[in-house]
Amino acid sequence: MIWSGGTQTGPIIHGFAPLLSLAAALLAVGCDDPASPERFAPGVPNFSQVAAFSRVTGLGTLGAGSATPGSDRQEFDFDVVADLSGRLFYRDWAAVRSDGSVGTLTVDDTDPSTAITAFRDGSAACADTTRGAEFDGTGRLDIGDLVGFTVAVCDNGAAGSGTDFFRIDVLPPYQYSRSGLLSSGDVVKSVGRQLYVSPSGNDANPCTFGAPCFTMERVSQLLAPGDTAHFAAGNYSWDGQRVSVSGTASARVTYMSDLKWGARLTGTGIGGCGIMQNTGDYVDIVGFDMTGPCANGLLQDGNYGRIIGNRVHDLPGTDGFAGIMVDCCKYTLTGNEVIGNWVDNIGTWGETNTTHGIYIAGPNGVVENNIITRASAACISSYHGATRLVISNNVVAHCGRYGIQISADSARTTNDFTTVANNIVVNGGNFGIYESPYGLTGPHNVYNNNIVYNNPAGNIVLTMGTESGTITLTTAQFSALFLNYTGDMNGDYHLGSGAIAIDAGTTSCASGVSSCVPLSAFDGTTRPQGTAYDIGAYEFGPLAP
Ligand SMILES: [Ca+2]
Ligand SMILES: [Ca+2]
Repeated sequence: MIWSGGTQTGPIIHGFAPLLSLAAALLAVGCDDPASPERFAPGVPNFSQVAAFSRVTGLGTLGAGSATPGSDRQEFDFDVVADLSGRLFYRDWAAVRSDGSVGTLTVDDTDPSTAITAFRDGSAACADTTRGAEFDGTGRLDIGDLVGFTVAVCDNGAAGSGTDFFRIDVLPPYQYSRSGLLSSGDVVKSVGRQLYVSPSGNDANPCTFGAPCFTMERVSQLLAPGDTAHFAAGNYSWDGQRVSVSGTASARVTYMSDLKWGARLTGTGIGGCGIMQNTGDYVDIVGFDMTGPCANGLLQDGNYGRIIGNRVHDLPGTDGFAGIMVDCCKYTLTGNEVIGNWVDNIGTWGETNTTHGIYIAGPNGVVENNIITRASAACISSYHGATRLVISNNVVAHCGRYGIQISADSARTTNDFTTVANNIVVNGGNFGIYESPYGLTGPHNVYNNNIVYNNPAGNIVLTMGTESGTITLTTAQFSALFLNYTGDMNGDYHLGSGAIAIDAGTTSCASGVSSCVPLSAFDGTTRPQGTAYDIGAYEFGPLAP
């Protein structure tokens, strides 16, 4: 048995778990068919049958032995969610190494080669399969090797009852399996609640499927970590909605339009501009259509939020700041991701540098797979506390002053170690990609494999950062780039069959950044197709819609 000897000479399972960004994982499970929304019966709330959120946690032991090398005792501690976030620690005191230590297996965020790679709600290992769950992963042994494994658990009873079950199998070429009823501890399976909102709902209702409520603010009062609020298709003409409930890292809170862009939020401008503002942490906002009289659309003012697959458009105001504004105005809100959104027609084109398409003002933000057209100043702007950003695979067209602006407020931070890669930046009113002077930006920003065209003040203007693989299009190459370029949201920014963007992308990142390219595209297509990643928001290939 490999675990007891430490002399394994078989292959280490390299490449089993490519670095999987959180965003890519979410896209893979969250957007079933974003490109072609289905029809729904008029007058009937159109809720999809979304699989319930599931989570399993466990802390306990198998075996009757003591915590001493050679004893029959196995310990586990895990917390795994259906979105593939989670961790595992496992130790077998019976697996004694030559130096007297014992075997362990660990999956943890601090070791990016390890990951949970699959989750199954239910397990045939359980008499009642619905009480069980299984998950697969790649973990690291105490001796350093990466191994594939599968865990099956059953939550049959209360803590200490001895009725819960745990099994772990380490995959070939390793040979290891342990299973049994718990000798101590507990396995807990939990399911997040599904709550419902409808244009025909009423806030006096309990926000259930049969009795939906009407506003985002009302449903938010009932949400707890792990819960999802489903919004039926239709028009919601509210005053600005302010929501503040938080999820946790392993049990997020989700607001979603069940039909992509079907729930149309029309801000009235009453009660302050901004169609909605979220101040909770670990919140996902998915699939809404937003428009209104102000320049502000979605205000993301929590930490670790994910703004996914929304369409924010036709915001004619001159009040600033952005269609999607991340962090106004603490400038310390971290880890927000803006993925796969379409932002069009924000503010008065070409006006002063205050109204943008997507605006990141805090650190560690991710802006990937978005299409941004016709914003007043910058299509994508970064300033104030922005640093260590990933801005990859966006299509940016026809914005007044900047395609992508990399900057910061030097009184707060220096924007450094930012990656700007695989973007298409065309037909701007002024600069294409623009990096602010030293002090506002640092020397470690990288600008890799971006496509630029027809930005009259300069296609790519850098101060401190490093440029690599920039493609400046000819007129003929631009004509062949997209299926239908219009410079607004009437266009189709899939790549044409002869586009120079095909297989021309990179996976290279700024120093210290291990993953900076989305593993799926705007429409959910897995990246890469063909021989390499494409540039832009779509991936060309036979599997693409
Ligand atoms: Ca239990
Ligand atoms: Ca490709």
